[in-house]
Amino acid sequence: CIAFMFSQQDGNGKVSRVIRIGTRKSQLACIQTDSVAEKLKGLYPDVHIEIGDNLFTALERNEVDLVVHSLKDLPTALPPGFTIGAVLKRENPHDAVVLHPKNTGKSLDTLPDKSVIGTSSLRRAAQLKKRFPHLEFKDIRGNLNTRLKKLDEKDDFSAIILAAAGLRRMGWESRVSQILGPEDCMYAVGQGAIAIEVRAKDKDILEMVSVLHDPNTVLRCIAERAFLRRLEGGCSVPVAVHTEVKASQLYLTGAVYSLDGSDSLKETMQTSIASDNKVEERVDEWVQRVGVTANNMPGPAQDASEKLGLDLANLLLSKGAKEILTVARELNDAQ
Ligand code: DPM
Repeated sequence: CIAFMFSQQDGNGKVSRVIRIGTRKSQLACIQTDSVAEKLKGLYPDVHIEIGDNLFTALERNEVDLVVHSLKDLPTALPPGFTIGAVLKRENPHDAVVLHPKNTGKSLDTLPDKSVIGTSSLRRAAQLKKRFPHLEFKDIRGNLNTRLKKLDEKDDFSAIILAAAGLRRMGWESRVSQILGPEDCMYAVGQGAIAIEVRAKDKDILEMVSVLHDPNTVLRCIAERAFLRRLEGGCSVPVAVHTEVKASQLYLTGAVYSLDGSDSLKETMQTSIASDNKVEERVDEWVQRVGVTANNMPGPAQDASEKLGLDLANLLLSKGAKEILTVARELNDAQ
């Protein structure tokens, strides 16, 4: 059995630990992985970090110690043996409009009738179809580089919709012409947050990465993920959320949509996430909530956040969310 961290001796005989990070090869994945590596180097200067473009299964095979993901791409239930050991401070979680250069100065409102907008997200298409009925929506696939190229170099799309956070990380902020607020388009569960996946039994690595948890982001994302899990939504369902933390209250708005957005359900609930200042007794038990391990944070606030997501999903289910999602899924599968 290979230990998850092995030691390396430098020229002076000093022993340092090695952390191996696996990443996918896309530019966004590399940028996100590098930013996490930089943070870990800052926190643990003696640790030697290796980054390899190992396969995904590398974590399972003990070939790497952690993998960096966009949280929104991680299922609400991880395979057994894995956990999300850190959820980093969320960037702008909203979606953004990127225009074809010929449309500079326009907005979704002012684009001509039948302009074609590129997105493969059912969530984005459903909300925007309803809100901007003069526009048409078509699938656009591939990684961010491919999509931007398809937009700029062809005449197929008037604009595309992408997450503001990904655009910023890629250094393409200048291409953002419009940020979509919740009245136009609510975001995906976990959007804009980076997650670090580790093996659940690697307590040393878990402890090391746990300091990267951003408490508000963790609570918001636990609520969002609990909401999605209860709705049995995968990564491709017309489900959207909006969360806010204000004065020790966590607010969660969640919605489900039919594919064309004509049918929808949306509700908001809130819960207290106040935690008294007394340092909680550290529990030895490493609890996971919707895949997230954050035992350096108050448990009651995490429990309240998870319950908020569950309660909101139950409220929507009682109003017919299941039917809306079932029809949407069937229609989408048939297409
Ligand atoms: C998921 C969706 C998309 C990604 C579905 C959704 C967008 C797919 C598309 C679950 N994952 O958002 O409704 O536009 O066709 C993805 C992106 C990022 C993480 C790119 C993006 C970067 C932003 C982040 C793809 N995953 O959404 O523009 O860290 O949240």
